[in-house]
Amino acid sequence: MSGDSARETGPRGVSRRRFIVGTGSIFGAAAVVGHSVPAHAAAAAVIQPGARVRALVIGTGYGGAVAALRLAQAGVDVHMVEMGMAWDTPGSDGKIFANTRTPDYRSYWLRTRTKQPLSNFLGFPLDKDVPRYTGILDAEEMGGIIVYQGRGVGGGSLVNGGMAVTPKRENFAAVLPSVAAAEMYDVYYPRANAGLGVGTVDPDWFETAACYQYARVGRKHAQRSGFPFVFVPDVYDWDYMEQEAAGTVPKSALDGEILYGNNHGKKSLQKTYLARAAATGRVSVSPLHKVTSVAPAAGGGYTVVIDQLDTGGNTTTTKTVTADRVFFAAGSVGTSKLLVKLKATGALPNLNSEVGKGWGENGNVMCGRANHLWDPTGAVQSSIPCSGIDNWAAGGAFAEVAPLPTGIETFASFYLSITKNPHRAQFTWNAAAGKVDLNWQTAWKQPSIDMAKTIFDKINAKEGTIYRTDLFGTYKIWGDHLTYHPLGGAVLNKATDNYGRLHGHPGLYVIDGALIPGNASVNPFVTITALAERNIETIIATDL
Ligand code: FAE
Repeated sequence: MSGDSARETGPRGVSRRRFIVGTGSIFGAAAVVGHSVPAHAAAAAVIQPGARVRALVIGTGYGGAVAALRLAQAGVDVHMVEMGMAWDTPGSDGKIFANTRTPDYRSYWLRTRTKQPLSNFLGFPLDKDVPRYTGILDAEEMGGIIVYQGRGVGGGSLVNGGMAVTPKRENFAAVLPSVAAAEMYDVYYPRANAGLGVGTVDPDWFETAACYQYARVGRKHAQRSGFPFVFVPDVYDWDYMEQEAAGTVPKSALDGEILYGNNHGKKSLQKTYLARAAATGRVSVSPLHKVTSVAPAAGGGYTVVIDQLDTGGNTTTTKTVTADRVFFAAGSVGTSKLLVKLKATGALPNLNSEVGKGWGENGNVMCGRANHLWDPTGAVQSSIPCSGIDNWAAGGAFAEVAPLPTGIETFASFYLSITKNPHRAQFTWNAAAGKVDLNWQTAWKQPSIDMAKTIFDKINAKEGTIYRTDLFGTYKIWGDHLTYHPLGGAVLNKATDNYGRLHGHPGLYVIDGALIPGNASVNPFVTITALAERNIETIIATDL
């Protein structure tokens, strides 16, 4: 089918001019009636078997949201397919999202026990049983590493800390070697920052806010050891946080909300790019729908196979639809796993041998330090970090001063470091098991630990303090078993051309973190967004 006829008739089988999402509601369509989402709209938006769509976007995170908005603004009807829930309907406690301190059925993607990044406190394990449910945070256990990812309409923006960092320009050539820094810093980083609603804490308020005592202690210790201390921008609404501190609005960041969603304050993609996409009237979305296959269709375009899931993760229906163009925006792991499987099983035989390669974990490693009793970090800590220690040039580490929002005084300083870890892993198809494997080795975190130590060994020596050994097990200093920042697997200018067009299959694109070769030097979502802005502009201008 030609694009022109699609434009005249619109995509069959999906409701047009709507974005109201469907069956991801916690109580399903029936219960939606009692809430603010109109039931008829909710049911109508979900993609129907046999539908033909002009552009199908797999995933609703940063890359997917940028693609959907810009395509829709260019007059292209878009359908977004998202394996997670809509996250638009309150649960039985009246809240959409669960608190980090009290994980429940909403918190984890199809697990029966939580898998908290900080697994222990004072040596005691923190994990607990939860009902198996299509919850918001996926702790995906790949070989040698747990990869945390957001699941739902908004992708990682639902669960992340909102730290919105543009890499230093001098580091950019190592982040995306095939992209001209000038266009990114003049056009696309500013566009991304504006679109995401990035802002910075008011420095005067910061000095007096009780909830940032932990960050001021972090600053004092960094500066006394001679490290540059920087404020880090964030998409959290800073005015809202000041009102939380003043007690005039319901609390979110100041009530420990973050990992399982923020009920207030955070400008997730639902409130920014996806809201603007919805306003075009050209974007519809199917939550609780998981793409399992993409293959060339006989009459042109691509046949896409989609499993509709219930909240227990079971497939209730399998739908086959056709799309003129498909945008892979399932995140670094999701996109890589799909492409590796589709190449190996013959669905997309012409993908090149770069698919699956170049995966990194942004050098993530966590640690805590035990402060002296005269250095309390505060019982109430904002769950939104606002500062970092920059030792990238000298030691290969950029450390966020992170909160420990336990609600009690811990006398601990806590950090998530991003490091220049050189190791890269590869996704491969395991035919016997019928799944995709990743060959990351836990021992590959050692360079990250060494780089983080360039900061914290020095601070400990200066302050006469020690590492906490009770946060990741018993007598374990380093949180070296996880990443929040998966990147790569379908690297720009290798698996794709220099704008994300997959080699070998015209009309297929990668537009998410899979394009970035393993390390962004800082928290990655601003770079993912800016690169998506750059690529979609060229794709719209030349391909559509
Ligand atoms: P992503 O946002 O992961 O979206 C992919 C979407 O595709 C998800 O909604 C998936 O459910 C969906 N999906 C996957 N497979 C399928 C399929 N087969 N069919 C349908 N849908 C599918 O991708 N980054 C920062 O810059 N600053 C931070 O402060 C920060 N904090 C973080 C904290 C946590 C706890 C976590 C987990 C991540 C954090 N990140 C942070 C990382 C950031 O959220 C991540 O880099 C981006 O979300 C990746 O964006 P993508 O568009 O690549």
